[in-house]
Amino acid sequence: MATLSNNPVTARAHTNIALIKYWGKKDDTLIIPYTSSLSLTLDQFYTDTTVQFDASRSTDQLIIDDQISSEQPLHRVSNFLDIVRRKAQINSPAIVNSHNHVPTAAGLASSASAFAALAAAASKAAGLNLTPSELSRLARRGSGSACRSIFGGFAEWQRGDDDLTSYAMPLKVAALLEDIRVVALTVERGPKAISSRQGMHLSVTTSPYYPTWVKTCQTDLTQLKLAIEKNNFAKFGKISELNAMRMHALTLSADPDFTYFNGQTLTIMNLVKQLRHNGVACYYTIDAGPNVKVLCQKASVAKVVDTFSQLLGKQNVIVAKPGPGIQYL
Ligand code: 2P0
Repeated sequence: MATLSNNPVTARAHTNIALIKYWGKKDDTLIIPYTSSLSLTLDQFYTDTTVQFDASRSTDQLIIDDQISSEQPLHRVSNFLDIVRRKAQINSPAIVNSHNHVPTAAGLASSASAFAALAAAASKAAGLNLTPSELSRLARRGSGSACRSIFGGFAEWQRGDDDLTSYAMPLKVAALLEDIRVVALTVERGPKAISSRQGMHLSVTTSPYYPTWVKTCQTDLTQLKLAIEKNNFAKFGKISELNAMRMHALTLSADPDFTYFNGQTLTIMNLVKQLRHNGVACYYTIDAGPNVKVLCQKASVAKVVDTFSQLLGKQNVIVAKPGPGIQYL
């Protein structure tokens, strides 16, 4: 049995951007994906979460950015805390206080940093002393992409077959990592119409291309790791861009079809291609929303920032570097 700490524990987790995307669950309850994925943790966007178990309370409480949360997020967090309580063999309710450090304009709030920080703070506050792999497995139960935010730099989520074998691990530090920059472009800030969870479920169950995605992802992952190892940025960017487009092809081929792109997303994609044509090595990747992240190297940042600041305004262009793994504050 774990020793419950009465003291609050605070953890910080940074968000991550997937270069080989996770898009579809084999097991919806345990969050076991159909494919492995690979991400880069970013230094600019993070969540700080404090957890304190308190036996004198009757229920859990969730505060996000100084506001008492609504029923739905609290329910999801309570379900997650139940997993921690079962592991630690405790039954105290908890107060969870979370702050998202995402520049107001970024529209980048992320369940990845949220559940990675919650997993780290809650497990420690409950007296569990988890290894990084165990912590990654726990974070995965809150949100799939959170299992990668336990680690800094590049992280690979190996899909595994079950709860024990599905977790992320850091990639060996590579020369390519030092030089990489992610220029985050915001075109929309509101909540998305179709959540990632709904979108991936619809893709798995209705897109005729889903089995091809599973096969292609494996090849894309192998090729991307090779490009990282060989410090080949052009190949790295090309594979990342292709894999993102292959994921988005699953939304267009679902029934009913849907897309996360808007008009500005397409404009940005064309501009990135134009920049590339003019000799600037940059590539795009896009998640479950219209915002675009441009991958480039240190030397090209000024050109990329200048181009997109003219289009979107400076406040909608944020340069991120590789970020660290989980930290206790
Ligand atoms: C990723 N995304 O690999 C992919 C690419 C969005 C597009 O993981 O249902 O919030 O909580 O496991 O992790 C977003 O999905 O989904 C996501 P759940 P999650 O980053």
